[in-house]
Amino acid sequence: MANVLYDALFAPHLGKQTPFLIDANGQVTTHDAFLKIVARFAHAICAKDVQPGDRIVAQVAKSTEALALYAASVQSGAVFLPLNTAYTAKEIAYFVEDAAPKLILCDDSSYDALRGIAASTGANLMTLDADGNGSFPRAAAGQSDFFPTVARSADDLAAFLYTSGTTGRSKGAMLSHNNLLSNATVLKDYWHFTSDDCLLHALPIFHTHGLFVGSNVSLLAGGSVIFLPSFKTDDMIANLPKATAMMGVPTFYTRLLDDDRFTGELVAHMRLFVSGSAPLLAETHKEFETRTGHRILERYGMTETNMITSNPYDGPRRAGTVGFPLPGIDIRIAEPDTGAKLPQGDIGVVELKGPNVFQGYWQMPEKTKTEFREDGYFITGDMGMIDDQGYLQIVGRAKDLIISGGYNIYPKEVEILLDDQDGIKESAVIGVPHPDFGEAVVGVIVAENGKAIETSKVLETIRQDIARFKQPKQLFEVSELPRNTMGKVQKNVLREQYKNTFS
Ligand code: MCA
Ligand code: AMP
Repeated sequence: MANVLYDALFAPHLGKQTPFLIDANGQVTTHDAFLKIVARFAHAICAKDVQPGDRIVAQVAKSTEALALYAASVQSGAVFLPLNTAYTAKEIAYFVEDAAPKLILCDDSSYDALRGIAASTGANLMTLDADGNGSFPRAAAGQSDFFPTVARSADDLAAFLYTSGTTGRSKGAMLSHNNLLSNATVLKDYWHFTSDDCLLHALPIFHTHGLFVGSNVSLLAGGSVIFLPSFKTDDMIANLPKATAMMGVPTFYTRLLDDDRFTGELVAHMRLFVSGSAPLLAETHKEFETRTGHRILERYGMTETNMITSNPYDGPRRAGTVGFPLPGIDIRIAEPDTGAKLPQGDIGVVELKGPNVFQGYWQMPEKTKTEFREDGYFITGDMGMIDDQGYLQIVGRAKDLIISGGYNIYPKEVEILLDDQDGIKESAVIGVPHPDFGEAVVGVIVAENGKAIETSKVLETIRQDIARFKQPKQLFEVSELPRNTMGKVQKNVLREQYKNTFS
């Protein structure tokens, strides 16, 4: 039996001396050299008794070796579980307890903080540092360049990615080999990726966008990738002349437009700019076209589903829309309470079916059930409308979610933490417009017994508990939260009240 994902993404490049990853210093790793690292890593994984289906947790900086770890996990039949490098040890503890991995990889700087949780769950803890060194690559160094690929079928799990939830508890979205491969295949064709492409890649590789959309599509096409550790405007300006395509969250585009060196001339040779993970403002779309002559191609997706819709490659890319359902994916706009399909033009919840839809939440069958209709459609929680030309517009969210610079923050998680702090009676966490991140997190708190609260102290205390990007960028103290007649906090009132916080 074959290994569905390895055979499609990686095996075809064995022996090829073509450039694959080009790092920030211009250092090139060929496809063949990359696959040799992968094989050695796969041996090192198996040496830790990782069996097919076992989880490998990775909280590591983006690097050639970090991507090779993902590939090695696939080749050895394990389930890859990447985690945001901004997560605190407390957050990691939850994921490790929930996922029960056999192997955890972290940066040397987090080794001591994670040692306890690894020991208590029986996981092996090894290091992989930003420069590609660490105990894991050392263990792989003497291994063979050939690894007998472990068989995995279309429905076997390749990865699971945690997404937070409206209850404040993160859920592991289980993605099969075919979920990932079907989407990469469709995107490669839809966006015309070939081996001539060079993708400018500055996204993190612990989320769908950077790991699956960017990397899998490039691997499938056989092109090269300028693999930058993170987004830095200077590095983007320096590398854009060498690229043919770029993918980013809207913040990438607004930051580029804020720089005078970003000109039409700089990107005249480029063939494609893709945006997603958060709404791209129509004005950004227009400003980009005016500056460069290129129309950004906006698409829409979710961790649970990979990519769902995309603006067309050849037809008109319409600002403020996320385009058409990708081939093989069926979407409908439904009445949120019943799931009944609504007529074209009505606003409702976006639901879909397709080979891209995940296998459920790890060890949460009940939760999984509530996210699907009886006829098998997955409920995204996004509110949308299909216009008379078939383009989908995302008009809002039925879920209480903030998207800041492409990262998702579920207010409930932050509210639970704030409510736990000394002197705080209750809190409401909202997203408000932010010039750089699109939306930013703001907390509104009520003190116990009307006492004054030192907000800076609260912010300092929660620093160790949750990732920096989830922490409120501002905290406001009020005497009471606005509520409707049912007693529910009126977040829309708060969003209106604090909408100019960052303008
Ligand atoms: C960094 N900070 C943030 C964010 N990123 N705060 C809120 N939201 C953020 N996204 C904090 C830092 O901790 C720092 O805090 C301060 O803001 C400024 O940091 P800075 O250095 O300017 O930020 P950066 O390192 O340049 O990062 C900004 C970024 C990055 C480049 C936009 O967040 C990023 O790469 N975002 C991409 C996320 C992504 O890949 N999403 C895809 C998810 P302080 O200075 O106070 O300590 S996949 C998905 O959504 C679906 C499936 C889809 O459709 O794709
Ligand atoms: P995640 O949980 O990180 O997978 O984020 C998925 C969510 O990001 C979706 O449910 C949408 O709310 C949002 N999203 C992704 N792409 C877009 C887009 N192009 N426009 C608006 N929202 C988007």
